Amino acid sequence: MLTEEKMKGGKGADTALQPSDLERALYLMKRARALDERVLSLQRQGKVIGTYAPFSGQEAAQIGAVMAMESNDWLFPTYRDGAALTAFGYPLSYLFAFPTGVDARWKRPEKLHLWPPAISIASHLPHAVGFAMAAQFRHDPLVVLAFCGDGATSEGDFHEALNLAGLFHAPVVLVIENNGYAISLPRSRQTASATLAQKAEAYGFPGVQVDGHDLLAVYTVVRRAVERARQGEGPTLIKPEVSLCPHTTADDPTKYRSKEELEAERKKDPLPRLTQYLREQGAWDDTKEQQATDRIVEELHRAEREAVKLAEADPRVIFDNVYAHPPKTFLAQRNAFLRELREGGAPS
Ligand SMILES: Cc1ncc(C[n+]2csc(CCOP(=O)(O)OP(=O)(O)O)c2C)c(N)n1
Repeated sequence: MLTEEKMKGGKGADTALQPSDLERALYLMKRARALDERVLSLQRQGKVIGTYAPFSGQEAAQIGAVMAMESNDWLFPTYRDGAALTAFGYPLSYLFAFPTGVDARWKRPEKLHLWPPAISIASHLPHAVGFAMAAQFRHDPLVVLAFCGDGATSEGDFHEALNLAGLFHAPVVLVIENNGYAISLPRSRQTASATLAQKAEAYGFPGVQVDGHDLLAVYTVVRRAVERARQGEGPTLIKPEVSLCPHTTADDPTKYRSKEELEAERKKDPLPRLTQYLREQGAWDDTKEQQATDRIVEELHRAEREAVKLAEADPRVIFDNVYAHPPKTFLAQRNAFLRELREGGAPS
């Protein structure tokens, strides 16, 4: 099995993944997919979950990248990086709880080297680069891995972050998950650049394109970039091409994408691809499939039960950590909410 240490490429770990590592990777991908589908299903049933950003189709890109990290490294994710979070050791229950309005996603287990997931697109990239530069000044050999979407490349924060990263050789790996759309805006209307990877060239460091449906390919290029950063050779931008799931539960991609396009995307699904590869290698069979399914069902049930307890803990937390000095209007909303809670009319 891929241990926590090995999964993050811990010290002395082989850089090449062994069949047992790939088994673990497949398990993590299947578990992430099951979680994503379960949260979506709860949302569709009107049960507790608010707006949710699914990640199905992006598991290989996210998990392959996280597997290339070492235990000392730091992860700067976005709202769409649930698969990366689960592979990074983030509690599944927190992922269930977050879209219910509980601020669980901003909590993190003490030992997890995790920045809160960015909702404002690209806003975490200057932080990621600054964090990496601080580590560099302290001679701490950690590497920062940050995710963002293709739409984030149009933000000023993206360009400021890349400029500084290139200038100071910051130990950063930036992974742009290119699903081709920023909500409904296609990449062709986002930039005149021929590729997103070439944006790195302008800032003086390499940009690499990779098939984001291929876990092995993603792992290989990210691992190389992580090693490069740790050796003081500076940042790398990696652009895995991934397929698109709906932007959020508030979105309907059939309004702006053809059936054929959506069908073609579905065919790129990274899960059957890795499953088939492992079966061909003799490292996966029906028994393992069944065992994995049973274990995932059990893990998700447990996480869901724990999430309910988190949600029950104190709904008032949704008002915490928003303002250092809350304005009057905000306090009025909080008071109205507390009144509703007392009178039993609180939203379920
Ligand atoms: C600074 C900022 N502007 C606008 C938004 C509204 N918004 C939410 S998601 C999104 C599109 C993001 O697209 P992309 O970066 O490609 O990531 P994806 O959602 O496709 O993973 C936009 C514009 C936001 N969250 N933050």
